[in-house]
Amino acid sequence: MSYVDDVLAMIEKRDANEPEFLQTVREVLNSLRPMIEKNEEHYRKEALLERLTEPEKLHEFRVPWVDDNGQAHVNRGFRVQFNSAIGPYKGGLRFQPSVNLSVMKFLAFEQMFKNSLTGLPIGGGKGGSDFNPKGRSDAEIMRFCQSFMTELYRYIGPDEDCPAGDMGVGGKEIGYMYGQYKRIVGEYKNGALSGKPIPFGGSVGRDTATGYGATYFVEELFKDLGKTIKGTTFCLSGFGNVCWGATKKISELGGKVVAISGPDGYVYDPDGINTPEKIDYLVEMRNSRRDRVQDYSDKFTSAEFHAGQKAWGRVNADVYMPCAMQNDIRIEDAKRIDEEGHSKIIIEVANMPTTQEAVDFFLEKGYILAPSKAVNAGGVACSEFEMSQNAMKLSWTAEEVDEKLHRTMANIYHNITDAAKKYGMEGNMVAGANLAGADKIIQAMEGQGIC
Ligand code: 2IT
Repeated sequence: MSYVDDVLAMIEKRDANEPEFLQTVREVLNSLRPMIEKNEEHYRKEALLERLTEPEKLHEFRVPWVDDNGQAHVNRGFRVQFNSAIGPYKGGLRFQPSVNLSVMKFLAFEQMFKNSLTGLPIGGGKGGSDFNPKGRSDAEIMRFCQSFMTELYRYIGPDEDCPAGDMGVGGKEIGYMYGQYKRIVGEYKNGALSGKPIPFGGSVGRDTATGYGATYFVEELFKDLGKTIKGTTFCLSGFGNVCWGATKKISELGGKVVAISGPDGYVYDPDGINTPEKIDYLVEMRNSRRDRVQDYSDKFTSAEFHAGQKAWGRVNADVYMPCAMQNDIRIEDAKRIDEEGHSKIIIEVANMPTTQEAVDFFLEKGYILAPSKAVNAGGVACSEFEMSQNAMKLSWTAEEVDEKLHRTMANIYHNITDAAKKYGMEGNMVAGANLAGADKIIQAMEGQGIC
């Protein structure tokens, strides 16, 4: 058996109860074959893939907190510090009931390749909790964040590990966590967290960076396809921060977002989500913590709500952009998209939003599929810009940040398409992203000896 097969067999046995982690490891290792096979014995001797797939450190802790009625609760907190070969651990915190060790390890593993793709000096990490913010008051959120940080503080720092937001964690939560961190460590080290509000060290443009970055990636891809965002229709999923940023930039560039979704179903707005009132309402929906997309169609009569359904293959659009969470597009959704014949372009924005079966289906059918670890890297890139500004104790203008973000996304697009070409996988951006991301990490790991 090949080295990749041996390592996959070992991990499938050892981490058999971690389905999301296994899914991403299988995808990545399979696409690294052309690189590994060139020098297989060397990598085997160095246990390179065993080291690449094992987190450097893994922290799990109890998070006790008290709700507004005086009832105590206990949640599980995590921080996975996957790889620090190219920089301090970096990655978001997710507060969502589906969080568990497997989900944390999958997100941290993806993050390490994504961070490498940005070209910036950041390693990979991820954290969070199975805490559900839905329906919680501000006071409850604050107490939870303070309790979470009371454990997390020992593992983070500007040169050690810098968490940011993810699902369920925005500027408000990061602010509460930073306040608690500062009290415990007794120093103003605001580079220990990114995604902060602007008055205490946040970067302008961090809130829109993931969605804008994804749109800039599409712009770059469209140059090669001879298309423009202007006049193109987009079907998105989710209604959170990433979906909001993408919708804002797409509509600014003359494109039209016609669908978004939530846990309750999807909303179709044939007029487009393209006025400031509609776009701002997404923020209001998120801040309400109702976790309900039907609120949009209740407010805007141009929209129809479809309860309990996904928009995939049901909404006519030129581009499909999943912006919600993992495994959103499954094989049955992929087949429906194909049968309806709407769109041949899938732009992943959420982390791992397409199942492996659906990815294989799209690639076989000749779809253009852009992988999330490239497309959504603008968020973490801007987080690194925030770390840089904090370290220098100064702040950049919106124009400087946007220019850097633009350049980063264009570079990522060209690096992944070049890597695919270099290893004989031309046109396969999924493989290209894994190969380009891994290349730098592997070089860094090799340069630092067996560690
Ligand atoms: O998935 C992601 O890239 C994030 N949640 C953002 C990570 C970061 O450190 O900004």
